[in-house]
Amino acid sequence: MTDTKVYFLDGGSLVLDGFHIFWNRGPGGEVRFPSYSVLIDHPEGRFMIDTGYDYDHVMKVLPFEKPIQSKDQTMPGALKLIGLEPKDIDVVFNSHFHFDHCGGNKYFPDARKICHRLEVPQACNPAPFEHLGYSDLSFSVEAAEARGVTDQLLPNATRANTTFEGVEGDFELAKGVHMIYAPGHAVGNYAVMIELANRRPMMLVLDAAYTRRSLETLCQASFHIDPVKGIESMHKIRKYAEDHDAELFFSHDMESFETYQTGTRFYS
Ligand code: 5PN
Ligand code: ZN
Ligand code: ZN
Repeated sequence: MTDTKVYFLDGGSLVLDGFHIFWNRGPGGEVRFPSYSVLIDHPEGRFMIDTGYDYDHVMKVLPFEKPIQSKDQTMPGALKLIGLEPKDIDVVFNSHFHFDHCGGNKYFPDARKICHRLEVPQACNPAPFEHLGYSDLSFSVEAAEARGVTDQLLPNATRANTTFEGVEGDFELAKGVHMIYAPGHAVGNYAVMIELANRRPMMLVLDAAYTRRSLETLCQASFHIDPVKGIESMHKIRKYAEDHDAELFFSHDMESFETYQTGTRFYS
Protein backbone atom coordinates (compact mmCIF):
# COMPACT_ATOMS: atom_id res chain seq x y z
CA MET A 1 0.00 0.00 0.00
CA THR A 2 1.32 3.43 -0.89
CA ASP A 3 1.67 6.08 1.78
CA THR A 4 -0.57 9.13 1.92
CA LYS A 5 0.93 12.18 0.20
CA VAL A 6 -0.15 15.77 0.81
CA TYR A 7 0.33 18.45 -1.86
CA PHE A 8 -0.20 22.17 -1.29
CA LEU A 9 -1.55 23.76 -4.48
CA ASP A 10 -0.51 27.41 -4.58
CA GLY A 11 -3.54 29.45 -5.69
CA GLY A 12 -2.03 32.95 -5.73
CA SER A 13 -2.66 35.80 -3.33
CA LEU A 14 -5.11 38.49 -2.27
CA VAL A 15 -5.01 41.71 -0.25
CA LEU A 16 -7.04 42.67 2.82
CA ASP A 17 -6.66 45.39 5.42
CA GLY A 18 -4.94 44.19 8.60
CA PHE A 19 -8.05 45.07 10.60
CA HIS A 20 -10.00 42.43 8.66
CA ILE A 21 -7.36 39.74 9.18
CA PHE A 22 -6.94 40.64 12.88
CA TRP A 23 -10.46 41.71 13.87
CA ASN A 24 -10.49 44.75 16.17
CA ARG A 25 -6.73 44.40 16.69
CA GLY A 26 -4.93 45.27 13.47
CA PRO A 27 -2.59 46.94 12.77
CA GLY A 28 -4.30 48.30 9.68
CA GLY A 29 -2.77 48.63 6.25
CA GLU A 30 -2.62 46.38 3.21
CA VAL A 31 -1.62 42.77 3.86
CA ARG A 32 -1.03 40.38 0.96
CA PHE A 33 -1.80 36.80 1.90
CA PRO A 34 -1.78 33.42 0.12
CA SER A 35 -4.70 31.23 -0.91
CA TYR A 36 -4.14 27.53 -1.50
CA SER A 37 -5.82 24.14 -1.81
CA VAL A 38 -4.65 20.84 -0.39
CA LEU A 39 -4.62 17.55 -2.30
CA ILE A 40 -4.54 14.42 -0.15
CA ASP A 41 -3.34 11.54 -2.34
CA HIS A 42 -4.57 8.65 -0.20
CA PRO A 43 -4.85 4.88 -0.72
CA GLU A 44 -8.66 5.36 -0.59
CA GLY A 45 -8.64 8.04 -3.31
CA ARG A 46 -7.59 11.59 -4.17
CA PHE A 47 -9.24 14.14 -1.88
CA MET A 48 -9.15 17.87 -2.69
CA ILE A 49 -9.62 20.09 0.36
CA ASP A 50 -10.96 23.44 -0.91
CA THR A 51 -10.36 24.79 -4.42
CA GLY A 52 -9.03 28.35 -4.07
CA TYR A 53 -10.40 31.53 -5.64
CA ASP A 54 -11.42 32.29 -9.22
CA TYR A 55 -9.45 35.25 -10.60
CA ASP A 56 -12.24 36.55 -12.84
CA HIS A 57 -14.76 36.36 -9.99
CA VAL A 58 -12.52 38.37 -7.66
CA MET A 59 -11.79 40.98 -10.37
CA LYS A 60 -15.52 41.32 -10.99
CA VAL A 61 -16.85 41.30 -7.42
CA LEU A 62 -13.91 42.10 -5.10
CA PRO A 63 -11.28 43.90 -7.24
CA PHE A 64 -10.08 45.76 -4.11
CA GLU A 65 -8.56 42.45 -2.97
CA LYS A 66 -6.03 42.85 -5.84
CA PRO A 67 -5.72 39.19 -6.88
CA ILE A 68 -2.43 37.94 -8.26
CA GLN A 69 -2.70 34.49 -9.84
CA SER A 70 -0.48 33.03 -12.55
CA LYS A 71 -1.61 30.26 -14.89
CA ASP A 72 0.23 27.75 -12.67
CA GLN A 73 -1.82 29.04 -9.72
CA THR A 74 -5.22 28.31 -11.28
CA MET A 75 -6.75 25.00 -10.18
CA PRO A 76 -6.10 23.24 -13.54
CA GLY A 77 -2.62 24.82 -13.72
CA ALA A 78 -1.63 23.77 -10.20
CA LEU A 79 -2.84 20.21 -10.86
CA LYS A 80 -0.89 20.08 -14.13
CA LEU A 81 2.30 20.95 -12.21
CA ILE A 82 1.94 17.64 -10.36
CA GLY A 83 0.93 15.68 -13.45
CA LEU A 84 -2.80 15.54 -12.74
CA GLU A 85 -6.03 16.75 -14.33
CA PRO A 86 -9.29 17.65 -12.59
CA LYS A 87 -10.82 14.29 -13.63
CA ASP A 88 -8.19 12.52 -11.50
CA ILE A 89 -9.75 13.90 -8.28
CA ASP A 90 -12.25 11.57 -6.59
CA VAL A 91 -13.62 13.77 -3.79
CA VAL A 92 -13.87 17.52 -3.23
CA PHE A 93 -14.35 18.56 0.39
CA ASN A 94 -15.06 22.26 1.06
CA SER A 95 -14.12 23.55 4.53
CA HIS A 96 -16.74 26.28 3.91
CA PHE A 97 -18.02 28.22 0.88
CA HIS A 98 -16.26 31.60 1.09
CA PHE A 99 -15.22 32.56 -2.44
CA ASP A 100 -11.53 31.88 -1.78
CA HIS A 101 -12.25 28.21 -0.93
CA CYS A 102 -14.69 27.12 -3.66
CA GLY A 103 -13.67 29.05 -6.81
CA GLY A 104 -12.22 25.96 -8.49
CA ASN A 105 -15.08 23.57 -7.67
CA LYS A 106 -16.44 24.17 -11.17
CA TYR A 107 -13.56 22.11 -12.62
CA PHE A 108 -14.69 18.94 -10.82
CA PRO A 109 -18.12 17.96 -12.20
CA ASP A 110 -17.34 14.27 -11.75
CA ALA A 111 -16.01 14.29 -8.17
CA ARG A 112 -18.03 13.40 -5.09
CA LYS A 113 -18.72 16.63 -3.17
CA ILE A 114 -18.83 16.81 0.62
CA CYS A 115 -19.36 19.71 3.03
CA HIS A 116 -21.06 20.47 6.33
CA ARG A 117 -24.82 20.09 5.96
CA LEU A 118 -25.45 23.76 6.83
CA GLU A 119 -22.98 25.32 4.35
CA VAL A 120 -25.04 25.05 1.15
CA PRO A 121 -28.14 26.51 2.89
CA GLN A 122 -25.92 29.32 4.22
CA ALA A 123 -24.57 30.08 0.74
CA CYS A 124 -28.18 30.14 -0.52
CA ASN A 125 -29.27 32.54 2.22
CA PRO A 126 -26.29 34.21 3.90
CA ALA A 127 -26.49 36.75 6.72
CA PRO A 128 -26.43 40.32 5.30
CA PHE A 129 -22.78 40.78 6.34
CA GLU A 130 -21.78 37.51 4.64
CA HIS A 131 -22.82 38.40 1.08
CA LEU A 132 -19.30 39.16 -0.15
CA GLY A 133 -17.83 36.06 1.45
CA TYR A 134 -20.49 33.85 -0.16
CA SER A 135 -20.32 35.62 -3.53
CA ASP A 136 -18.93 32.87 -5.78
CA LEU A 137 -21.86 30.48 -6.27
CA SER A 138 -20.38 28.67 -9.27
CA PHE A 139 -19.96 25.55 -7.11
CA SER A 140 -23.71 24.88 -6.85
CA VAL A 141 -26.68 25.14 -9.22
CA GLU A 142 -28.93 25.24 -6.14
CA ALA A 143 -27.04 28.17 -4.57
CA ALA A 144 -26.60 30.07 -7.86
CA GLU A 145 -30.34 29.79 -8.54
CA ALA A 146 -31.24 30.80 -4.98
CA ARG A 147 -29.04 33.91 -5.27
CA GLY A 148 -29.96 34.78 -8.88
CA VAL A 149 -26.44 34.40 -10.27
CA THR A 150 -26.83 31.48 -12.67
CA ASP A 151 -24.55 33.42 -15.06
CA GLN A 152 -21.70 32.23 -12.81
CA LEU A 153 -22.35 28.58 -13.71
CA LEU A 154 -20.35 26.71 -16.35
CA PRO A 155 -22.59 25.17 -19.06
CA ASN A 156 -21.86 21.64 -17.80
CA ALA A 157 -23.08 22.36 -14.25
CA THR A 158 -26.21 20.46 -13.25
CA ARG A 159 -28.10 19.96 -10.00
CA ALA A 160 -26.86 16.36 -9.96
CA ASN A 161 -23.16 17.14 -10.45
CA THR A 162 -23.15 20.01 -7.92
CA THR A 163 -25.05 18.26 -5.15
CA PHE A 164 -23.19 17.86 -1.85
CA GLU A 165 -23.25 15.10 0.69
CA GLY A 166 -23.87 16.90 3.99
CA VAL A 167 -21.89 15.92 7.08
CA GLU A 168 -21.77 17.19 10.65
CA GLY A 169 -19.48 16.99 13.68
CA ASP A 170 -16.07 15.37 13.76
CA PHE A 171 -15.49 12.38 11.48
CA GLU A 172 -12.84 10.55 9.46
CA LEU A 173 -12.97 11.36 5.73
CA ALA A 174 -10.52 8.52 5.01
CA LYS A 175 -8.26 6.52 7.30
CA GLY A 176 -6.08 9.01 9.19
CA VAL A 177 -7.82 12.07 7.66
CA HIS A 178 -9.65 13.64 10.58
CA MET A 179 -12.26 16.30 9.89
CA ILE A 180 -12.61 18.65 12.85
CA TYR A 181 -15.81 20.67 13.08
CA ALA A 182 -14.69 24.24 13.83
CA PRO A 183 -17.64 26.64 13.47
CA GLY A 184 -17.57 30.37 14.07
CA HIS A 185 -15.74 31.67 10.99
CA ALA A 186 -18.53 30.00 9.01
CA VAL A 187 -21.53 28.03 10.21
CA GLY A 188 -20.17 24.74 8.88
CA ASN A 189 -16.46 25.42 9.02
CA TYR A 190 -13.92 22.55 9.26
CA ALA A 191 -10.25 22.06 10.06
CA VAL A 192 -8.40 18.89 9.01
CA MET A 193 -5.70 16.74 10.64
CA ILE A 194 -3.83 14.27 8.45
CA GLU A 195 -1.77 11.38 9.81
CA LEU A 196 1.32 10.56 7.75
CA ALA A 197 3.81 7.68 7.72
CA ASN A 198 7.03 9.65 7.97
CA ARG A 199 6.31 12.82 9.92
CA ARG A 200 4.15 14.41 12.62
CA PRO A 201 0.46 14.76 11.74
CA MET A 202 -0.40 17.89 9.76
CA MET A 203 -3.09 20.16 11.21
CA LEU A 204 -4.68 22.27 8.48
CA VAL A 205 -6.22 25.05 10.55
CA LEU A 206 -7.85 26.52 7.44
CA ASP A 207 -9.95 29.63 8.16
CA ALA A 208 -10.53 28.91 11.86
CA ALA A 209 -7.35 31.01 12.28
CA TYR A 210 -5.90 32.84 9.28
CA THR A 211 -2.33 33.08 10.67
CA ARG A 212 -0.06 31.70 13.41
CA ARG A 213 -0.51 34.94 15.34
CA SER A 214 -4.31 34.58 14.99
CA LEU A 215 -4.29 31.21 16.75
CA GLU A 216 -1.72 32.28 19.36
CA THR A 217 -3.69 35.41 20.31
CA LEU A 218 -7.17 33.94 19.65
CA CYS A 219 -7.71 36.78 17.16
CA GLN A 220 -10.09 35.77 14.38
CA ALA A 221 -10.80 37.44 11.06
CA SER A 222 -13.57 40.04 10.89
CA PHE A 223 -15.45 37.63 8.61
CA HIS A 224 -17.42 35.31 10.85
CA ILE A 225 -20.94 34.18 11.74
CA ASP A 226 -20.31 33.61 15.47
CA PRO A 227 -17.15 35.02 17.10
CA VAL A 228 -17.75 33.23 20.42
CA LYS A 229 -17.95 29.85 18.67
CA GLY A 230 -14.86 30.95 16.71
CA ILE A 231 -12.86 31.25 19.94
CA GLU A 232 -14.12 27.84 21.12
CA SER A 233 -13.03 26.34 17.80
CA MET A 234 -9.54 27.84 18.16
CA HIS A 235 -9.24 26.29 21.62
CA LYS A 236 -10.45 22.96 20.21
CA ILE A 237 -7.87 23.02 17.40
CA ARG A 238 -5.04 23.97 19.77
CA LYS A 239 -5.88 21.04 22.08
CA TYR A 240 -6.34 18.60 19.21
CA ALA A 241 -2.96 19.61 17.77
CA GLU A 242 -1.26 19.38 21.17
CA ASP A 243 -2.79 15.97 21.98
CA HIS A 244 -1.56 14.58 18.64
CA ASP A 245 1.73 16.53 18.44
CA ALA A 246 0.52 17.89 15.10
CA GLU A 247 2.33 20.50 13.02
CA LEU A 248 0.17 23.58 12.37
CA PHE A 249 -0.48 24.94 8.85
CA PHE A 250 -2.36 28.21 8.44
CA SER A 251 -4.66 29.22 5.61
CA HIS A 252 -3.75 32.86 4.96
CA ASP A 253 -0.32 33.47 6.53
CA MET A 254 2.28 34.61 3.97
CA GLU A 255 5.25 34.28 6.33
CA SER A 256 4.31 30.66 7.12
CA PHE A 257 3.27 29.83 3.56
CA GLU A 258 6.70 30.77 2.23
CA THR A 259 8.12 27.87 4.26
CA TYR A 260 5.53 25.32 3.02
CA GLN A 261 6.33 22.73 0.36
CA THR A 262 4.34 23.47 -2.82
CA GLY A 263 4.19 22.14 -6.38
CA THR A 264 5.73 18.68 -6.69
CA ARG A 265 7.26 18.82 -3.19
CA PHE A 266 4.73 16.79 -1.22
CA TYR A 267 4.50 15.84 2.47
CA SER A 268 4.33 12.12 3.37
C1 5PN B 1 -10.38 36.79 1.56
C2 5PN B 1 -11.76 37.16 1.98
N1 5PN B 1 -12.24 38.34 1.63
C3 5PN B 1 -13.49 38.70 1.96
C4 5PN B 1 -14.26 37.85 2.67
C5 5PN B 1 -15.58 37.97 3.15
O1 5PN B 1 -16.34 38.91 3.00
O2 5PN B 1 -15.92 36.87 3.85
C6 5PN B 1 -14.79 35.94 3.82
C7 5PN B 1 -13.77 36.65 3.06
C8 5PN B 1 -12.50 36.28 2.71
O3 5PN B 1 -12.02 35.10 3.08
ZN1 ZN C 1 -13.37 31.96 5.02
ZN1 ZN D 1 -10.23 32.00 3.38
